[in-house]
Amino acid sequence: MQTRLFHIIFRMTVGVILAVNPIQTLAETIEETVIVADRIDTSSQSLAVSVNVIDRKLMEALGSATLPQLLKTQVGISTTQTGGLGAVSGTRVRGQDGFRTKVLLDGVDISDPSSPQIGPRMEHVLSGSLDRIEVLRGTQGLLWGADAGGVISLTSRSGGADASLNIDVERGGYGFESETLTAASGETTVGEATLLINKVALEGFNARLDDTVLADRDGYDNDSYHLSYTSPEWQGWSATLIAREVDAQTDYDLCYTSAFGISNDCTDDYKNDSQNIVINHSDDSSQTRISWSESTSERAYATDGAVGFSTQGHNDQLTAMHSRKVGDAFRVTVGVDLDEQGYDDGFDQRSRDNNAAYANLQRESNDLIVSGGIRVDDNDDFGRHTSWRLTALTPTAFDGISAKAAIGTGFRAPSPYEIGYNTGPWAFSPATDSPLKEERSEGWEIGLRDVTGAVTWDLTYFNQQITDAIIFDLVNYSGYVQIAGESESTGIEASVDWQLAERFSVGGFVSQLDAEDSQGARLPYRPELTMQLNARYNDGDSSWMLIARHTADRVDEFGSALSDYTVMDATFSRKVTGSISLSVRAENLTNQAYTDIAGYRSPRRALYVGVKLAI
Ligand SMILES: [Ca+2]
Ligand SMILES: [Ca+2]
Repeated sequence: MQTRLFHIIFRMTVGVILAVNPIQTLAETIEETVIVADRIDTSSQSLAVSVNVIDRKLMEALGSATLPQLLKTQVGISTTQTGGLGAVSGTRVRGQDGFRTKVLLDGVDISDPSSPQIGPRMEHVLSGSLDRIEVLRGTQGLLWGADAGGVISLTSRSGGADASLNIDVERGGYGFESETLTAASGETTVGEATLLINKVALEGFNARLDDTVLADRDGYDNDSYHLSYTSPEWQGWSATLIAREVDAQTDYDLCYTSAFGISNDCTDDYKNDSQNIVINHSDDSSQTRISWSESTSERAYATDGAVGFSTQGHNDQLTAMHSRKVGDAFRVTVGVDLDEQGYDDGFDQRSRDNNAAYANLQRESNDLIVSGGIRVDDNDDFGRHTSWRLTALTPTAFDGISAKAAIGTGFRAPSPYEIGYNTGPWAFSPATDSPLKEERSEGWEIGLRDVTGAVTWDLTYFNQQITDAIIFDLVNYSGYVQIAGESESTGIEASVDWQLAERFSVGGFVSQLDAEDSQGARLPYRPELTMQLNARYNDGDSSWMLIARHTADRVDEFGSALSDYTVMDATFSRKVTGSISLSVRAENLTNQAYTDIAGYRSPRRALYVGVKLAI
């Protein structure tokens, strides 16, 4: 059924392509800038690295409630979820585990140091609170001190020049409810303030196939708040203050009672508070940014209603960055990052510092843009680590087509939790034989792309390795150990977007990935083939989007093949008055049954209706 629908959609899309004269429209090109590549606003036309961008318009067209659902529509990124919305998600950029990806919200590292491997809780980031998502894929996150999983940079929603009030309400399948309120003062003589309240709740479905006795629905609740204030600009200077809170509860299956029995009545409570102050200065030739932030995360796990385990983690950061044009051709960017991370699990408290300095030099001429960067990190736990990156972009003999190349290194510091476990009472040899060092990664990519016309496309080949990966010792259960050797991923990413008419575009991607551990065994849950086809229309009053995504050639953690699947999503929205619009959307339109993680159910078809009020 789903294959037939996929073909119908494909034929419809091709039909429209043939019916529309591509010469009649060339979408007005507004120069887009991204920050995730170089830590300063960089024109997307001059990028030599691979970046995904999801702006507010695309988020609204997609309609999904949380970050992992948005990310899985992007080339080079795959996600898995142990059940429904809010369940623990694995988001993999180029096949790397999520704990190797740095996630920043308004420049603040939102990773949770109380997690075993500092995995950022991406499932708790609500799309209603975001303006923009940028993902830098691969081992190119030099300036951020990132590892092979790249960098996800998120920007919170904030108001525009005029005062505004937005209320979005949506109801849908599996008892889904969502309300988002955004109130913005607009730019006034005393500055601009935005308040955002975002609530999502879900009754859910029974997550595990073997939960046949209790058979409870595993639901989700997330209340997120955000308050920001930006001062008026004075001689190029401005300051932004942001405070936010996320309070989420997820029900799940399979946890342990104090007597080591198995229960399916399990709850995971997560709370994160963060504040940051950013001081910005910019003029024609330079940008300066100084920021201070603190983030506290609390987690509590309950079995049969009784809390069995709770931890608290904190992340404090002070960063300063300055970027300046030197002469006509050069730009130099320098900065320092001072971080303190710690956790407290009731038995053990740990805290450690990581101080880093970096510099990046870029030379731009008509026929070549090259950059070289270096970063030195000094960590309390493992000492010094130096990483570097080189990039190049050059036009080819074919009009509009550029060739790009990048090579770089990255690292992941052993987390305070991993170090604390190994120095604690439960660890023994071989985990205690030698102190944990950083994991190291190295990667390169080459490609061709054209971002200048109505048809934009990108073709990239990449290769990356991780050396001395840290894993839990599953042979002796002695603690965290470092695996000698290199795990390797290689792949090809091809994406295209065709603006067929001013209001209508089609696009898609094909991504091929081979990911192996240091023994040459295939890594689980990394699809070797991912394909997507999408069509999008927007005339200002009504808009729709159709997406079909195909996932193929995967294995589970035991090496067993998982079946291929195609899932389709559709959204439609229409303005009914100047300030009110109505929307309907369907996730898994063809009601495809599929397995994301072995042993867990995946959501079937769910329909949603929504009302948006904008004043
Ligand atoms: Ca259940
Ligand atoms: Ca449960």
